[in-house]
Formats: sequence, C-alpha cells, structure tokens
Amino acid sequence: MADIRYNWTKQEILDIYNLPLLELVHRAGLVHREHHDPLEVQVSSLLSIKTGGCVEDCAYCPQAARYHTDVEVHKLLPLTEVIEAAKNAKKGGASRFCMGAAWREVRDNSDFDKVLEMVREVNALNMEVCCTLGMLTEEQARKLDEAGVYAYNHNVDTSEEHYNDIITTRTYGDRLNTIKNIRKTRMTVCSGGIIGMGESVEDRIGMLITLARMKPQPESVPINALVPIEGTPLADQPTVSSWEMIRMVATTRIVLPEAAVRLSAGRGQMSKEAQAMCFMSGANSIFAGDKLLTTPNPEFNEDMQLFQDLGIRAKQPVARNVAVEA
Ligand code: SAM
Ligand code: DTB
Ligand code: SF4
Repeated sequence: MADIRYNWTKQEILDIYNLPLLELVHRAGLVHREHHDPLEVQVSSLLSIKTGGCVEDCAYCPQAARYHTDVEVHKLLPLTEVIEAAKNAKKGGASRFCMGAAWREVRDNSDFDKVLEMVREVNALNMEVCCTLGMLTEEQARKLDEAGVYAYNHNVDTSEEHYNDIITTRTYGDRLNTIKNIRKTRMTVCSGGIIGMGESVEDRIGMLITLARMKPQPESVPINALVPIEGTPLADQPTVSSWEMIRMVATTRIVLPEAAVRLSAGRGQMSKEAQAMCFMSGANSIFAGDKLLTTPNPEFNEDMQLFQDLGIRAKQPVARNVAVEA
C-alpha cells in the first residue's frame, strides 16, 4: 500500500499519541475505514497447550517457574483435548485458534512433533492456526509453516530501552531474530506488546517504531494491558486506564494502518463502552473465550452480545492448505 510509512519518527508518533483524545480517536477511525471494514472484527480463541514451569524471567508472566504464582502447571496437552477445544472455539464463532506454550524456545523433540500434528488437525477444521511457542530457528519456522500455521505470535513486548527491566534471560535482538525467521516462511507475523509495566510514553512509542519499521509490517499487532499477577515482580502495578488503552490502540492503528490491531489481555478490566471506543479507534481483533492463557477473559456470550449491540460481525477464517468442509 502506497500510504504505509516505515520511517515514523519518535516525535511524530508522540504528537499523535498526545492529541486530544477525541481528535485522536477520529483520526484513527479515518485511517481504519480506509484500510478495513469497520464493522468486521476477527475473533481468536486461545489455548495454553503447555502451562507454567518456564525458565525465562519475564516480569509480567505467571508462567515463569521462578515466581510463586498459583498457576496450574501442566505438560503438553494430549492431541484429543486440543482438538476438542478447537472444535468448541469454532462452534462459538472463533475463526482463529491460537496455541500457546510456556517455552523459552522450541526444541527439536517429540513435543514439537506433537505440536506439528496439532497444527495439521486444527487446520483441517478450517480454522486459521496460530502458535506462540517462544523462539524459533529458521528450520523450525519452516516446519510450522509446512504443517499449516497461519500466524506466529512473538511479541516485542516493549521498547528496546525498557526491555532489560522486564526480561533479562533473552535480548530484544533474540526476539527480532525469531521474527525474521518467521518472515522467511509464508507464516504471517503477529507481534505487539504490553502497556502498564511501568514504562514511559516514550517506551510505548519506541515499541511502535520497532513494529512500524518492519518491512513488511506485522499482519497482526496485539496490544495487551498488563494483567498484574500475584507473585510476579509486576504484581503491584496499577491497572491501565481505559483512556491509555484507547490512546495506544488509536496510535497503533495510525502507524500500522494495514495490521489487525488486537485488543488482547486486560479487556476484562474494561467497560463495554471503553471497548467500543477501542473498536472505533481501529481495534479489529479480540481474544474470545472465558480464558486467555491462564487468566480470565470476558465470557463468550457477553462478547457476542457486545458485537450485537455495536453491530459488529465476526470475520470468517482465511483458509490455508485446507479443504473446506462440506
Ligand atoms: N512463551 C512464549 C513467548 O514468550 O513468546 C509464548 C507465550 S507468552 C505467555 C505470550 C505473550 O503473552 C507474552 O509475550 C506477553 O506479551 C503476553 N503476556 C503474558 N503474561 C501477561 C500478563 N500478565 N499481562 C499481559 N500480557 C501478558
Ligand atoms: C498476546 O499478545 N496476548 C495473548 C497471546 N498473545 C498469546 C496472551 C495474553 C496472556 C495474558 C496472561 C495469561 O492469561 O496468562
Ligand atoms: Fe516463558 Fe513466555 Fe512467560 Fe516469558 S512470557 S516466562 S517466555 S511463557
């Protein structure tokens, strides 16, 4: 698209972020309408296929082994359980099924082979398959692609400057490298971050610059509000205000005009009206289902009621390597 810019400066984005809120929402809405159907929202469903016991030290994460959280740890789920969950998600109206694992990185072992089988089977249900399994080599990315993964989620999480305050067991460069490996395949890139981790507005903008300078830009950008978890170093962070979430979504929409902007974690802390303002500001994707990976999410029926109240339609899946069911 001719009007995608890859050379945004910090000051330009800062000026956008700090516009009077109603002006910002309006401008983001205009960009949104130019590039997307404003009444269509993509619905993803999440399943944690391997929970807890992770060796990394991500300060926000309930699944890091070193923090004492009350997350229910389990090994890789059996295939049948995953397929059952995917079928239920599809029945509920989700077009994308996202499988998450509390791994630092994918290892070439039997668990990875099992995940590849899960991908093939979920794909055969005519759903877009998404995975978020940690760092990947080029070879592993290729295997996931061949099994039929539509999108791989790997968040940059925050700005490069703030990264070391949040995670020390890997670098920003490691993250970018995995994203490069995803790009070498047909998989689409899903990458965003979290607000409410004690970062400055400049850090939020820095994160958006990282994403906006990627060529091509990520197809999907999740914006998470921190869900503070007892036992993690970020447990006492104050809840992100809805206004900040709306500002962040609107700014993301303007600098990443083609991406699906996903209103991700933290939606449960927002009113229906605030969520509606996020949709007006360019959010066009949500996680639905009563659970994210380990924390609660709005009830599915509640979301469908909200869609009805706002006149929103759930987007149909884009088929990949799939024979559409009769
Ligand atoms: N282990 C893999 C990784 O780190 O890439 C995949 C799973 S990890 C849980 C996926 C993303 O969930 C993280 O990058 C982070 O952005 C988000 N996340 C985790 N805990 C969160 C929390 N408490 N609040 C908001 N977002 C969170
Ligand atoms: C993303 O950016 N948000 C989702 C998904 N990618 C995998 C995860 C949110 C997790 C919130 C905390 C939890 O439920 O454990
Ligand atoms: Fe592990 Fe991912 Fe949680 Fe970090 S975010 S501790 S890598 S599961």
